[in-house]
Amino acid sequence: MKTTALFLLCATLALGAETPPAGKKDACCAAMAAAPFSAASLYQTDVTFTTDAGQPFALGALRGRPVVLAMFFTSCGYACPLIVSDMQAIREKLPAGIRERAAFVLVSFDTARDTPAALAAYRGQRGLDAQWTLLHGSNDAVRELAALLGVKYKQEADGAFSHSNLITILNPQGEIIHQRTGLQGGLDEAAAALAAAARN
Ligand SMILES: [Cu+2]
Repeated sequence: MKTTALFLLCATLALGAETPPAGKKDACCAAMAAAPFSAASLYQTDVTFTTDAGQPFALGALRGRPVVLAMFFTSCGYACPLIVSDMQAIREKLPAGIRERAAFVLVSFDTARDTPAALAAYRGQRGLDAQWTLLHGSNDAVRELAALLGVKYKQEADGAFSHSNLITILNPQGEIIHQRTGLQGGLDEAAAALAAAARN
């Protein structure tokens, strides 16, 4: 499943811009911001979401920071609470200096019920600080992001979603560098992948 999704990602993004030259890391933020996204960057997508504060949000705004990202829905009774807890655990495993730079992003499948206000309530319940971005999107935006990540989801008759359990690590250029699949283990590996990407 993952291989297929990544192939789809490559096929989708192969039409995009050229990979920017590997410049010096500290060359200049302005130059980096102006450079095109690489062919494998998730940030090539122009879909926009809405934050739990009601602000429009393009994924490219995450550029320059290592990212821990998952798709979820707030009324999930089992898997999603564990995914959020595991993202918190990954944060704790990051070395100081990198931990503060990382962004933690949750994007909801539940476009009807997870309004920005519902996401704001969830932020409060889970004690997610400003390092966390909670996003609501249209059906099309959610579908596109899920395809890029290789996340499968389906709404059941009771309104709940069955879904893949995936935590994705993006490097500062928005490229997928690691995915933790399932609900157990792999937290050290995810944290190590993020830390390595942040140092490059
Ligand atoms: Cu869930």
